[in-house]
Amino acid sequence: DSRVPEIRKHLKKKLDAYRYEHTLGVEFTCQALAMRYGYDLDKADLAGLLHDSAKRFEDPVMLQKCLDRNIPVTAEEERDPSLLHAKLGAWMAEHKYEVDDPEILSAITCHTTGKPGMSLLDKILYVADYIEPRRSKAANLTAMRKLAFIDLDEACLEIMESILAYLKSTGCQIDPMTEAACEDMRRVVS
Ligand code: DGI
Ligand code: FE
Ligand code: FE
Ligand code: FE
Repeated sequence: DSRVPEIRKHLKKKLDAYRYEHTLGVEFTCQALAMRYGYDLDKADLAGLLHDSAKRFEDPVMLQKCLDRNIPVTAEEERDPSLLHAKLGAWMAEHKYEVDDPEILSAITCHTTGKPGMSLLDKILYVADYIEPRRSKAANLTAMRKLAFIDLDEACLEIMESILAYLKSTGCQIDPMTEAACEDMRRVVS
């Protein structure tokens, strides 16, 4: 897509150095997974590039921006507004970066919690976000990176289970969407 260099330049100014490097890692990993699973490379590219563009805002600012733009905010998101960077990111992709492809907007919207009935691009972005080369803190990354290129559904499920276990261990509030996404993926894989 011809807009990619321009969007990269803009994001480099707006995001901190770590987040920008992560963004490039997710962008390239989305494309690698798109090659493996036969998905449109340009669409995978844009989804990865724009997925965290709303990470430039602090939580209270993010919450206010969502309210101002009539983006529906759940009770869970009000408690933990950082979850909103996914929905606000999709809004920005549409209104600021002029992306109108519903598959790209869906993938950005659900990249943090997942959702039941995820599409191929939803899964590609969800998995790429976790396995991208710069990511180092997540559990069992080596195995997950390999699995991602063997079976995308199984990789998705493993990542969801691992995030749920982590959230439970820290006593974090769990968004019902995160639970629903994982339950649905258990059905898909079994
Ligand atoms: O934005 P990134 O850091 O690249 O990744 P992300 O958008 O997937 O966000 C990951 C974080 O979101 C991770 O620390 C776990 C957290 N998360 C995922 N589901 C839930 C959640 N946090 C809460 N409180 N509740 C959830 O259901
Ligand atoms: Fe994110
Ligand atoms: Fe994620
Ligand atoms: Fe991310």
